[in-house]
Amino acid sequence: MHYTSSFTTSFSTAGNYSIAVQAINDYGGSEWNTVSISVYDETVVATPTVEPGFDGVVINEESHCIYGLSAGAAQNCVAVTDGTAAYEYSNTKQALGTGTKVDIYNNDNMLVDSYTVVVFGDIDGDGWYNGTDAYYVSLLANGLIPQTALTDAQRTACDANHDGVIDNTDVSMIEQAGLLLAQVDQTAPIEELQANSVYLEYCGLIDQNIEITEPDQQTTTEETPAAQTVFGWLKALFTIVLNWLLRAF
Ligand SMILES: [Ca+2]
Ligand SMILES: [Ca+2]
Repeated sequence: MHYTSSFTTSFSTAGNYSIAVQAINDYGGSEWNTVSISVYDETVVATPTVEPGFDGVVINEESHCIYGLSAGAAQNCVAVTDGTAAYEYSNTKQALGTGTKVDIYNNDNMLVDSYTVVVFGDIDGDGWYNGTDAYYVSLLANGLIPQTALTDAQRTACDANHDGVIDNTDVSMIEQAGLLLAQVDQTAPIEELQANSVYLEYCGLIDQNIEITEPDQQTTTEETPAAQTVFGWLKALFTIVLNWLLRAF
């Protein structure tokens, strides 16, 4: 068999097509055959749009962090158009705590973006800030653990007063909040909590509704424990000598 001619054609719309092809042999015989062709649309999947899920939520596109959440919140913190959000919680109670991942998928189920939740003051990721969190901040502020021991989101959450440094002021703020939290029923629904004056006072201690542009620029300014020990020892020695001189003269 050999080909007597060839042709090209194009189809402007999707669909199933049949083409009749006449085959002619060297002896003049011919035969018609049908060839089936399917033409598909080249589907264009829209890029999802991500917006705050409720009032106060800040979606920082630079750091890919989400802020502005009420303590203990368990609502969807983002609203997605042309896609969906999948939450990978940082705790078993499915609360929006520091470290919760919010993955954005397009309508083709492809991962297109990912954000991390930050609740200022919450280091262990349970969505609340109390003495446990203050302990972690204290370890970092006093040089007892390296910066790398915490994630970027956790270090951002350590700066409870948003002054750009992680120090014992942040520790005190979180400890103070923890005292109030002891009076709050953490299992109550958010609507009930928002009518609780102690809960509102608790939330008022650490501002969550701020814009952070450079969360990785925070540094500790506290002296290391070793330096503090040496300073304390010198101070005690100076006091002893001073007292001795005062008694002697
Ligand atoms: Ca916590
Ligand atoms: Ca601070």
